[in-house]
Amino acid sequence: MPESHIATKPRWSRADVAALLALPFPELLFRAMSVHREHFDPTKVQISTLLSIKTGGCPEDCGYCPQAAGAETGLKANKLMEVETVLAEARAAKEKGASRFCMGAAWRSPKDHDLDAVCSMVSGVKALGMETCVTLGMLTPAQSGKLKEAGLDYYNHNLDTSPEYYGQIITTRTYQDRLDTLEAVRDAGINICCGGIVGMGEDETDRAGLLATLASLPEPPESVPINALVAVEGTPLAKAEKIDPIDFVRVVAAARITMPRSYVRLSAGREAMTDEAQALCFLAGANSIFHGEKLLTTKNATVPHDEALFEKLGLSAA
Ligand code: SAM
Ligand code: DTB
Ligand code: SF4
Repeated sequence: MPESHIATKPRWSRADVAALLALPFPELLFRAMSVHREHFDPTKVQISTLLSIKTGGCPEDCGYCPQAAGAETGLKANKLMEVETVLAEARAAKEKGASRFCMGAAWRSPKDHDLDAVCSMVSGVKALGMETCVTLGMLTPAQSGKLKEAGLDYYNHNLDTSPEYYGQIITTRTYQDRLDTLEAVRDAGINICCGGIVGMGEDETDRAGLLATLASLPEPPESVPINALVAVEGTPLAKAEKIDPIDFVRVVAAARITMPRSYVRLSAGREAMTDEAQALCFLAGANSIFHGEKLLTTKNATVPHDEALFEKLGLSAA
């Protein structure tokens, strides 16, 4: 059971989460499934679509990311897309069943004139009747306030890994920088989408450390993306050892148990996963996915494949 540091709110220590991750698989799955159906309909999956509105040439050095300027991926850096082009993509995503449209930019943090354009995108997507999400790097409280005014529902900003392993992956911004952005976003009244990546050479303690940190934020994130590293040639992590699919399911289950009311998103990495592994993730409490042929710069599971999988499993869009 979680320790209770504050009378009203259970907090999870790393040891608590490590103990969950080490449970016999049937015990872990049973606990995750039980918690899942207490708070959600286990047959419903929230569908988000991603669009890279500003691709490549990023000054940060995130070791996993094909968009870092230092990565030798041959990816062409683009300018911020036009508002109308983005809105056309959002309309198409809505027609294909997405309820949330997530826009990502390869920035360390947005410049004020770029933020104005993003605010127009947010209000335009909102006017289509979709939920809005953006991920733009670090934000100040004032920038968070502007996005909130434009109608932003969610801000995605990941902690990526444990505080201890973080320095092996990124050196150009600190863990505390990320926590500060999350605080600014939370204070502005925007929902938080925050998770991490597994399969970056981290160990079980790091996975526990990431989940314990997420679950012990002042409020847990409303949405928790669990990404399996997409190992891209030309990035420092291109040769990272793949995570065992059962260990990946364990991380999803532990996220579900430690953050019972959050949407747990089976995010990057689905393209390389078998149907069986994805099915176990949905059983373990994953209830959100990215839908569409592309994530930001890499391939996603295809739309027909997802439709067939949902049909086989009796799942439907929330
Ligand atoms: N530049 C902004 C930032 O980093 O905050 C927003 C975009 S960034 C691409 C969003 C998230 O995508 C990262 O925090 C990371 O968790 C995830 N990501 C990036 N490259 C990935 C990869 N190769 N595999 C899995 N997840 C990845
Ligand atoms: C998140 O946690 N995963 C998404 C989204 N938030 C922005 C991004 C995944 C990116 C995978 C690599 C790429 O396509 O460039
Ligand atoms: Fe830049 Fe975001 Fe990629 Fe890091 S993850 S290099 S900040 S685009």
